[in-house]
Amino acid sequence: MSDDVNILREECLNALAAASDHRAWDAIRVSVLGKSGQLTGLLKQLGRMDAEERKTRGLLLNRLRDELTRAIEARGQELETAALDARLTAERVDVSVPVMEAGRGAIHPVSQAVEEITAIFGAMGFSIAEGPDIETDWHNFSALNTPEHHSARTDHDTFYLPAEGDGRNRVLRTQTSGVQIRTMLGNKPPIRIIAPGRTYRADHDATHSPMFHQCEGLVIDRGITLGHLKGCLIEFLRVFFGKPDLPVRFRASYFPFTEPSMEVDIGWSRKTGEIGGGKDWLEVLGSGMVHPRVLANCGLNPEEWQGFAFGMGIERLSMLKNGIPDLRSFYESDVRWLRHYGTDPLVPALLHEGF
Ligand code: 2NL
Repeated sequence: MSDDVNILREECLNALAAASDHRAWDAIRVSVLGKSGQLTGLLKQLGRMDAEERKTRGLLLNRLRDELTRAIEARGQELETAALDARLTAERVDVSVPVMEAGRGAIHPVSQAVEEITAIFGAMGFSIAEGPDIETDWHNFSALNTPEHHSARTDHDTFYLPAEGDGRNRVLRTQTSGVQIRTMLGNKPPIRIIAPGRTYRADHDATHSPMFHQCEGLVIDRGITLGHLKGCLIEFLRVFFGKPDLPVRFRASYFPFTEPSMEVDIGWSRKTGEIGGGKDWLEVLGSGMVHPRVLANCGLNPEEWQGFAFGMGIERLSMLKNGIPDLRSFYESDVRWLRHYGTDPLVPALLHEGF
């Protein structure tokens, strides 16, 4: 092998062995095989040689090119694997580290409230029902006796979605009532369900978020009365707030889907903010006897079946229970806030104390 070819070969192989990262490796590749690379330069000289010389020299250079190309590729692979190994080692997560040492996460107050609400209603014999966040106009409004002109239907409050091929208009559900409608359509009474989940309204300020959580409840059976509604909700509120003698007041109201309808207030002190103390009242729930037209819309004969329903805002209940002053803080993912208001995941909720 001619000296210059031999030297180039040695230099290149030595440099490759010494290259410790991708950048050094790439510099060698370019300096040998690149457009102005050393080997490329030697190959270019072939054109000026006579036929005989070009033949021997060409064979030599082409062999060298093949050898160096393979060597460069192989070293590139090696370096890539080494870099990946180094990253995997550096970023390793030891899942066997005890939780205590790693520092524990916390349950978000919304999740915690949902757990508490479902534990309480679960103990009363309710099941959890779920449904789609994207709901048809019919399930969200029409089935609930909410007329075409009702203010809740205005663009102002509802996120409307573009019409789909099936001709059904869809909305981001403004309440979880569609879940109860689906449950009534798909199941024979008796029904006892709660439907917790995300809901959406086109509203955004200090006390309103475009996405928030609600929990609705529905009971359908024969001979259900207002007495059942009151007993159930009084018990729920007293257990949820941990106050066995919490004052609860039912105040006549109006919803299109219930008749009669009632807002539910709990006693509190405006001055100290204490739940259950003082002379003031705070609205926490909406409720009522399911409107006969809603039952009929779901294929139930109102002469045979009666029921009650209720709805509550989960963030609102959580704010009252935990003294959280600002709704917006729920969605900011501030770890300090989560540490402060979140619940230790390994401490089970002791709700049965309330029963
Ligand atoms: C509130 C009030 C309420 C309902 C929701 C309901 C559902 C069906 C039939 C009848 Cl399928 N009613 N839901 C009833 C009364 C009140 O919510 O203030 N929510 C935050």
